[in-house]
Amino acid sequence: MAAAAGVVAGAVTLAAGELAGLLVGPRSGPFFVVGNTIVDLTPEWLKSFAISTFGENDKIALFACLATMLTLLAAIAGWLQLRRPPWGLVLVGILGAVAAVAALTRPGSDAWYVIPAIVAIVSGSLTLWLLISVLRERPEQPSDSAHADAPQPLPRSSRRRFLVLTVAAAGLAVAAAAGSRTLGQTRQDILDARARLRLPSADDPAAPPPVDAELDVPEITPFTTPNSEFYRVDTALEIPRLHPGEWRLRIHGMVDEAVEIDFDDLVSLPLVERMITLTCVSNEVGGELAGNAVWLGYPLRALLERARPHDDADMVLSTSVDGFTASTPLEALTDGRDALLAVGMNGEPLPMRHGFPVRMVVPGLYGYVSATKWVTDLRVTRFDRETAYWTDRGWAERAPIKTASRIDVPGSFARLDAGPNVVAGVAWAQRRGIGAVQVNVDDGEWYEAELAGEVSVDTWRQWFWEWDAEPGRHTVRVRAVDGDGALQTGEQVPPIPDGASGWHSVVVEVI
Ligand SMILES: Nc1nc2c(c(=O)[nH]1)N[C@H]1C(S)=C(S)[C@@H](COP(=O)(O)O)O[C@H]1N2
Ligand SMILES: [Mo]
Repeated sequence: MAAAAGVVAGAVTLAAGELAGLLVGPRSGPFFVVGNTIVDLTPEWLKSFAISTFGENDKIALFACLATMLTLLAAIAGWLQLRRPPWGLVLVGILGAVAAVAALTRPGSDAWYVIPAIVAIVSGSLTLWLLISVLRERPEQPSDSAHADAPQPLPRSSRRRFLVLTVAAAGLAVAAAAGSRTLGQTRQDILDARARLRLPSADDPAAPPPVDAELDVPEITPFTTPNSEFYRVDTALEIPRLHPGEWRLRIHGMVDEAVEIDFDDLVSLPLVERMITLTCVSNEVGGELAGNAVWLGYPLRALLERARPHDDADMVLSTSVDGFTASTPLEALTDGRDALLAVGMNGEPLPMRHGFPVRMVVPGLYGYVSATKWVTDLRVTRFDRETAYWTDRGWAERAPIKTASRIDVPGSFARLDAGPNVVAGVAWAQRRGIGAVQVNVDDGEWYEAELAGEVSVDTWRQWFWEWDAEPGRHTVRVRAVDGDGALQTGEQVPPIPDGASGWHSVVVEVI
């Protein structure tokens, strides 16, 4: 009976851990982390043996092995807890600690990954302790002192209680295991829903980019960034899984009329399509945290018009389903720019990692103050009343995108042949556009680069310059002039609090 209690407690341990793992992150449940760690630690020869013996079933074989081992250990824990308390609990603790260490050392894990192991140890130990303490109940009547330590028959009432509790615990374990499977399944449902989703075409489509928007320079950053290469920045440990059928957006706060819409409402509105370059405030000079895509969505301006914000409101606090918040100036959402509640990116539904099913995209503002992914709530408010995720952490309240230019070709420390070479890259100054790009070599005279065609002031522009390179080591530098004629500042500042500045340069070796 003690061994059975141990096995049931073991099942509760695992099921509770897997359930907690669903909340923490993909594959963070104890069974998976321990399994994956074993896979990593298994010597190569044993792995090859397992693969050649079990083929594609090698994972199933591993999990069957693991399950058998755990069942045995759980039975031993039950027996130990009855005969040598508290060693049964100690054994559960040791196994839990192993799972915790395994969880913390998984690649891509962080401190939160310890939680499933803790939940598992706590629920497992409680179950074991409860069940075994029933088994340790002794008859009330005094027994003769000579045989006080001899095993005594379990009273009938305790026996019944043990049975009820064991069945209840086993039921809980099965329910938790089934629950975690169903929830895991829901995620798959969302992926399927995304795959099946056919977004309507735009009422107001993006004009096809002029042929000269894309320069024919090898290795240059493509004008449109493919979704698979689009940078990703967010605080989400696990990508939120939000079913379009469950998505709702509430617009409330300092408004005459609160508005709520669901996904079907949203996609039945006349949608617009715009090409907009998104930029992260954390991007260093010359960095990669910028991308250009065609976004399909509904103008936030039109939604806000329905809600009628109060005159003294000056900010919209957007909240993601995962709790992230951004504070966007109300003006940026209503001044006529293409601030979108986006559902599509480059002709497909938003990828999961880019905010499926709905996100914000606001031209001219860094992402952390405007581009809330998985957005579910917009509260119209005031900057002097509310703050947001990053503004609480020292980043600026107002964060318009600074003029930037980048040399993508040649790369840093490239070796070039002397003679004609192409220097090329992208430049951006969303809302103002790029008026000119200039290049110099070794701090000499500034030359005007050729600009690719402009799609709009909200997209980056490719540029190139033909350089007759002389042998030696050279520094090539770039700077831009925005559409208002303002020169990009050469003052070097770090990203915090409102974006990096400075001129990008690369050092090359010409031979
Ligand atoms: N929900 C949520 N939305 C978010 C963020 C986040 O952490 N959580 N990060 C923001 C930041 S800092 C940037 S730069 C952009 C990046 O969008 P992307 O990952 O689609 O490129 O998303 C913004 N939206
Ligand atoms: Mo960002």
